[in-house]
Amino acid sequence: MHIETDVVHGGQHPDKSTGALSPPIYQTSTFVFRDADHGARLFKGEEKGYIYTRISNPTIELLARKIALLESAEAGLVFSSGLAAIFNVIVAVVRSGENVVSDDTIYGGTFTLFKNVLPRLGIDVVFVDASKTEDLTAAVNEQTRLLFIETPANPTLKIIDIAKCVEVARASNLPLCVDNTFATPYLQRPIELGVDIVVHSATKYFGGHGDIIGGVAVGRQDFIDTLWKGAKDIGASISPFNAWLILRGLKTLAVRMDRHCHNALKIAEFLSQHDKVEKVYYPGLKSHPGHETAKKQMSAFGGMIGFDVKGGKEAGKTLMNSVKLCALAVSLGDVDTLIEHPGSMTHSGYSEEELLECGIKPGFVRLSIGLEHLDDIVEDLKQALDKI
Ligand code: LCS
Repeated sequence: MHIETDVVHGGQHPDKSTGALSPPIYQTSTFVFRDADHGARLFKGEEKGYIYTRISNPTIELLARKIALLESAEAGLVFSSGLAAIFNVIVAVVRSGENVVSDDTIYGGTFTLFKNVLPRLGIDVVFVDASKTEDLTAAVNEQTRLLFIETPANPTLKIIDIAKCVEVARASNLPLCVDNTFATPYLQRPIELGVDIVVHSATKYFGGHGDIIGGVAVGRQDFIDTLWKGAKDIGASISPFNAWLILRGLKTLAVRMDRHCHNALKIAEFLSQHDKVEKVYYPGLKSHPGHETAKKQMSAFGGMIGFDVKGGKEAGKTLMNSVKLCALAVSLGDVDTLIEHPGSMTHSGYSEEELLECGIKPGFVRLSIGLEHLDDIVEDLKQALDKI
């Protein structure tokens, strides 16, 4: 089936006992055993069944299967947040004394997890510009156990050639993990390009409505089995209700992404023409250094835009304080257009030098383009830019 059909029907069947078309929310902590031996068999893994929602739950499993299907992966596991998914993936494959090689431009929370938390567990993260294949190769050493990238990257929209990273991963016999949050499987399917593990913040385009936090990891069945063994004891499980809200959000992923992409391209073009704007970062623009690679590995360019305002941080602040329709808020992938300043907000865990090394200038502003009418978003940005 086409992905537009899979987002609606994929993995889902009417409920066997009632015929309900929308899947039931198994809003329960625990599941009753038939008798004591049944409970013991479930715990030993001799029989399949449900025990306790931290371990598994039918609503959450349905979501995992659906996202695995959309990503062309064998299996998936859902978590309480995107960061929980990333943390669980790391500790499933990397031990104390070993390291991860990661691209330097990643979501600020992932960066602080990598820079501050993982070293406390004895896991080092080596940051490189993974869009330079030779740098990625050079960073790998005997202790490396995982390669990690985001593309398009948060917040600069840097594009990394996934196929080239797969080559590096294969040559060094390492798994490659791609954070596909910005693109979603509607626009980009890393597993089809040979990637081993894909992670998402489901909080974003999957949920789509800015009302939940969730995360997911997909990959080969044997990897997901290993991941589950650790995850059930780490305990970062999502609630069945939040899993259900993501299932509901996914049904409209294709139509939402079409509108996000359409609006974002037009707004990127509008901003590129504006005399208060220094530079626009959007992979759909021919001027973007990753445009050709994006065309190769994505079917459209997504709903995220970055731009440098002339006049630096103060001008950026004036802009953000002057918007009326756009919400001054972090997160992304919502129906609402959101505007924020990564340097002082999402990416404030980066030092000033680290921000500049990733190309995040003081006046860099990030937009998550929503589903409002294009002209209304443009008008709002126009009046706010006029205040600078
Ligand atoms: N990966 C990416 C690419 C993200 O953008 C985020 C969150 C995460 C992982 C973590 O997911 P979470 O745990 O929040 O579900 N990005 C955010 C952002 O740019 N603003 O607020 C959150």
